[in-house]
Amino acid sequence: MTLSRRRFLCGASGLLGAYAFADALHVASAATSPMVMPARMAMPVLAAPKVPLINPTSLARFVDPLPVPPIARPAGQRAHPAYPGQTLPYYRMEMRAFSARLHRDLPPTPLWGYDGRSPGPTFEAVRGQPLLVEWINALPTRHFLPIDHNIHGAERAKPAVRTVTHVHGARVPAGSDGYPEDWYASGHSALYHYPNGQDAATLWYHDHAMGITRLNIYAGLFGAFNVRDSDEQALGLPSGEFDLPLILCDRLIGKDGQLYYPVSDDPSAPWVMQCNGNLTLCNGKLFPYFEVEPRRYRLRLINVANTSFFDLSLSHSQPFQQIGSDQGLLSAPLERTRIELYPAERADVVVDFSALAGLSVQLRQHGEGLLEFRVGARASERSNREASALPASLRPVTRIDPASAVRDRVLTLEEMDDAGGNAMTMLLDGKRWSDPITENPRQHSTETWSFVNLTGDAHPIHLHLVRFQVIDRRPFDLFAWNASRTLKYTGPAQLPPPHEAGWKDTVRADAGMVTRIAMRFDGEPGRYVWHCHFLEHEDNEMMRPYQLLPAKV
Ligand SMILES: [Cu+2]
Repeated sequence: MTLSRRRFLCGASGLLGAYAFADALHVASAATSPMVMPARMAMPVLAAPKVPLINPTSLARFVDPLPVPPIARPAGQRAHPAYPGQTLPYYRMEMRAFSARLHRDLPPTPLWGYDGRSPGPTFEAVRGQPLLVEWINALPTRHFLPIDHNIHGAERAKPAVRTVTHVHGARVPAGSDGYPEDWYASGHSALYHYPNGQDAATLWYHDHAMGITRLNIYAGLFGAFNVRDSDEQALGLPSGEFDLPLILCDRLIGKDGQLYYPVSDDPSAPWVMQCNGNLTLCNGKLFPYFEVEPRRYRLRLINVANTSFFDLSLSHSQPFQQIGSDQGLLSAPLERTRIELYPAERADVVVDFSALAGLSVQLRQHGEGLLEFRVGARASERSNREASALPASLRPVTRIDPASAVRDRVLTLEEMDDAGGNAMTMLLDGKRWSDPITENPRQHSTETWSFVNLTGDAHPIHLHLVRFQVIDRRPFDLFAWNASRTLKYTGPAQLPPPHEAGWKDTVRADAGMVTRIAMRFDGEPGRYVWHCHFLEHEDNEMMRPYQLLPAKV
């Protein structure tokens, strides 16, 4: 959770401070000294931005209303792909370039978004009710962010603008999962089928195109995808306008309003290993305010940042009641004063403003206000009718017995260093994307995966298709591992804290620890992926295909 050795060495975090308080053009000399080496032979060093960046302290706070993304509406009905006699709701979702004012005092910012907005419209799905989405690439043919053509899958011969949409956390057939190599260029589309055969949860959709995911998401290609079910509905949680996503990401923005994506000091190899902004967008706005009634609200916190984690709290010592994590409801509400989210993680929280009528409450990141809730004097009639106590229990979470696993896969997270010991590329189990598939679980089998983190950083690891449980984290002897590839534990196993004891799809694998997860591979056989959700790592080899084999008959 703290600044790691590697982050410090990389210089990015230091640079961010500099971005915030100095003219960007003068930053380079304060960064690490540039190394003149051929592409991919040295740790990328951040180049100074060529344009002056917005200093966050210069922006007025809480002058724009918080946007709430509209609900996606079907455009009609189409034949069910598996049962041609049946029809399903059909959604058209066009990815388009557009411009938006991210703050009252900034010029419009060119962005890309689903349905021409960012975040895109929110999908409302119901368990057991499938739907179809045609994801249409109507973007320009030129990318406006710096592609690194050295990266596997982003070679110069490929179209610059490629997209393929993945619904993070959805259990879908392989052909609709948004496999990174299933990208298509501008002027093309893909029709995907979402069975929604899963419990209520806050999912999110985003681009997943091979080698440029970090740029496409940075450009704005993301949105929320809620799955609801009758069990959750019966709990009387805040609903309708009192239930909304809060989609958070950080950005660097030039004074001209343009997004700035950091690059290395080598123009032929611009990839950098992390991207941390100094301004946080809440549903696409900087420092917005939100007028609320004095009552309970359900907020679906989603971290869609490239690399940054959020450490969220409320002013007035107001606690959150966390009711859900990545894959839906916890067994019981959990009172928390801080919520930490790594990239792609979610937390569903209930915030009770009922005792705060007439006051303003801030949502804070590392203690700095991101969003101001302005609590009205009284609740509306509708609100009064609906207000209800938070239930004491939500949904039982049956623990997976690790002993029921047919296999434990020991998988390393490692970095390939240059001669100077500087990290260049992050790998999963020492393998690259194009190496033969090694993870090939059987359908309906239970496995445990042990992530042995040999790097100096925590990495958020995500598996497509499945939901899992965190079994434990345990410190190990790195020297013993490096000498003989044997796991020698140096301390007791640490059980997940209560907020990580529900169903997850992304787990923080801490440095120097073995992080174990357990999951049952339900879903359709086919090819899926697992990867680090630091988008810079994912794009540059920290992603692997896996093959779900059919169940034995
Ligand atoms: Cu990573």
